[in-house]
Amino acid sequence: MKLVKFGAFLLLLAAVLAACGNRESRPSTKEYVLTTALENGNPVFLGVGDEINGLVNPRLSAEAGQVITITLVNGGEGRHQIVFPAIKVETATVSQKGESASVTFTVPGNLEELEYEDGNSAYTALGMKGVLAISEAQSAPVAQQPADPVLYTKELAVSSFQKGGCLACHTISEVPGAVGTIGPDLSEIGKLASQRIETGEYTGMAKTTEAYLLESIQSPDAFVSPDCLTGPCTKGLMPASVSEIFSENELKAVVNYLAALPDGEIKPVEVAAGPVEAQPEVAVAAPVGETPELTEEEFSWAKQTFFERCAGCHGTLRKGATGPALTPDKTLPKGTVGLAAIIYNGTSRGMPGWGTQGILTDAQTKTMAKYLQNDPPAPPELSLQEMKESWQLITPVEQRPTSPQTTRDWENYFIVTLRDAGQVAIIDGDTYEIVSTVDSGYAVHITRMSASGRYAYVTGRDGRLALIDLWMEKPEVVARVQTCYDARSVEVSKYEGPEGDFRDKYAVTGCYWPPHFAILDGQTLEPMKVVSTRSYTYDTGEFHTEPRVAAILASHFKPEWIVNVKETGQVWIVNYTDPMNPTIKMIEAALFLHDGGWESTKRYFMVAANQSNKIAVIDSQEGDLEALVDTPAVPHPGRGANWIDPEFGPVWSSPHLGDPAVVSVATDPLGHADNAWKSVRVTPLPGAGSLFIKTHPDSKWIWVDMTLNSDPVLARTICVIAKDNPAEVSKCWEVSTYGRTVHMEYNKQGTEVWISVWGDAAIAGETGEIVIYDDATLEEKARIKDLITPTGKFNVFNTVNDIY
Ligand code: DHE
Repeated sequence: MKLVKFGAFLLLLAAVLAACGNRESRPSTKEYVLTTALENGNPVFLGVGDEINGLVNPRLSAEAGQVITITLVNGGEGRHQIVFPAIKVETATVSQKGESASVTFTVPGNLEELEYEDGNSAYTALGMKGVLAISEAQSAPVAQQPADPVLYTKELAVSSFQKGGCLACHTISEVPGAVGTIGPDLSEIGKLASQRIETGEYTGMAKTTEAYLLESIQSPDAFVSPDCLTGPCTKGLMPASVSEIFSENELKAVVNYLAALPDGEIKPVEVAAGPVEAQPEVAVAAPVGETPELTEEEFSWAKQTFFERCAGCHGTLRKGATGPALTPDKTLPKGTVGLAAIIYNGTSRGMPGWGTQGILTDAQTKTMAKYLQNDPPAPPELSLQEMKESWQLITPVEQRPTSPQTTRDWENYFIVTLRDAGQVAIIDGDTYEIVSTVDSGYAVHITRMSASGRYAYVTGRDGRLALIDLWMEKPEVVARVQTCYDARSVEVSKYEGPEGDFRDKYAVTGCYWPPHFAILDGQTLEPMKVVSTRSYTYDTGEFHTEPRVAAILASHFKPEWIVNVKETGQVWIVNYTDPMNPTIKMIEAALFLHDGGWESTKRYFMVAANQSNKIAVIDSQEGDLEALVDTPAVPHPGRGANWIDPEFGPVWSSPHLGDPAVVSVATDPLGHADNAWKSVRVTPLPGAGSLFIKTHPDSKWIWVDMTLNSDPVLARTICVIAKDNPAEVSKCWEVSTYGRTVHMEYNKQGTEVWISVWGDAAIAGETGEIVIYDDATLEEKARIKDLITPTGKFNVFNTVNDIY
């Protein structure tokens, strides 16, 4: 038996080598550039360069198996896209003059021509369409190899699954490594397919189980399975390009193997002797397991894009946190196609579909998939000296006002993140006027206020921190500093008591990279001290090179900060009475600590350990771990919501990224000891993907968003839960007709709720806005329009006093 298997392995090797040989002799790539124009008043595609120069809706040509790149350059202001509907290949949409988008794909071998058209059917109807003529491959003669008449079908099928990256998305119980949860479980697919054909549930063209399976690989959208592991599958989830990776024999083996599942007899693949078929090259694919190469340009694009879009969840060194680890040992077995499918479509645990949302093009998705299979480059460190060199004291303390220079109620200002503009807007909570807009850092993340409320500290993802003086008539940045290259948190010293008055004295920034926190002078931002968080994981004691600093909260009762160290699962209690020599108590909690807030007495700190699906409760008075509470998938509270449950007394609630539920944890060990630190209530939501929750002690409502839900309607829907009837949501509604709804904040009086809408600055009327509701009636009061990706909104009074 061993001998036969070894023989099969040799034959497989021969097949792979043959494929490699073929690759060298395949046709070169081909490129076309098209632009958009008007011809006799009608929109058309116009050829640019080479044989199509100046031709209207040019007839393109390519050989079967050739890799072709089509670039579309927008000639006007409309929204255009080139789409090849038959093979579901398309460029990204271009909407501004001069903007371009490309798509690269392998020309299929089974068609004579392919139609292309505009992604907007109205433009297609007006004539924006053409044809790609496909001729037979003229490639150099294929090396003649002996065919394989005896390959085990199952082994060929399993190796094909690996080659196609299928295991990244599907579970097949008898195939090692097939544990993907994005597509349907295929462990019994043969039986299921024949049942579906018999019962009429199946609505595709096939008449047999094998034909059903072949169709589902070649035209995945012909019949969309109702059973993805996280709910009904959706069109476009499985890339049709997978079928192009397989040779004819591999395709047959996959179909025959799946048709026999779970326990039928596998029909052998009948292979005729003769030349091994030429394998069409797929633009993306090095064989699974082999590190794909990138050009210098691709590598630097992917490195920057990973930092901007992905590092927050997966870690700069890709060791995983909110998202899974993406080191080559994890990514290589999935292969380029498997990874690209995941990146393109997103996951049920909350990763957005970067392709389906139009953020990455098909080609960019594949470049990222290739990048992820290479070793992550290590970013530079940042010393205290370098921080000091970056420090700018724009307005020294003695030149600042000694009392508020405005008649406005500055404690009711909202500091609003305009994320993609790299700015914050300071908006008067009484008049809704924008008092000032200041440049902060790239992709501003959060703002916190000094204990007096006078200063706002704004941190961008790039680790740049800005200090804004809210007492100025028009608030301005009075100091800046860079304490890291990647940051998410900032906090201030709030304590006043027997141990001293530390209000407005210090600030602390928490960094993702380098992994450290830095203590700064609270009035000037002068860097004072940097403390590395590199340490050992709390559970296995492994040294971690990138334990990032997540949420930081200031105690109101002690001169202490609660610093959450994500990857080691430790909560550090940092005493700042002597900031140059801080004492740190390390509390073991859970992985991976992310965001959280105080419960209503501000003694216990509640933090989401979002990879463990737990809330860790830290007793800041005793300085220890009080409890670990189980929750559904990926709790994401922001700072959470404190309210009184009619049955369980004081609770703190969190929504979830991966589960449609608000979970409430009882927080009153004195008055309700039996329930304390238990998850006492689950309020179902219409969808998952929630980022934030908010309430106010004077409100009868708890507000919750579902920003990252893949359904665009739910993503812009907000729900409220009535505190006196918390078993179910009372009301949900769409906040806007476009975009996503994110983050809620109350005004100082607790009478209004402000909600952000993310839009698209390129679409008139859909840039983004803040919608203001009357909290008592839930009626809309106002809209502050034309804001670029308004995100977090931090009311001065509520932030100082930790009201949520
Ligand atoms: Fe945040 C808070 C980290 C994605 C908007 N975010 C936080 C905190 C952390 C964090 C650690 C708590 C800070 C504190 O209290 O000291 N956020 C991260 C990430 O690592 C993550 C998942 C991925 C990333 O790459 O950054 C991430 N966050 C987002 C977003 O996509 C959001 C919605 C918009 C954006 O900035 O791109 C976003 N995060 C926010 C906001 C808060 C926040 C508005 C503050 C909430 C509050 O009410 O306090």
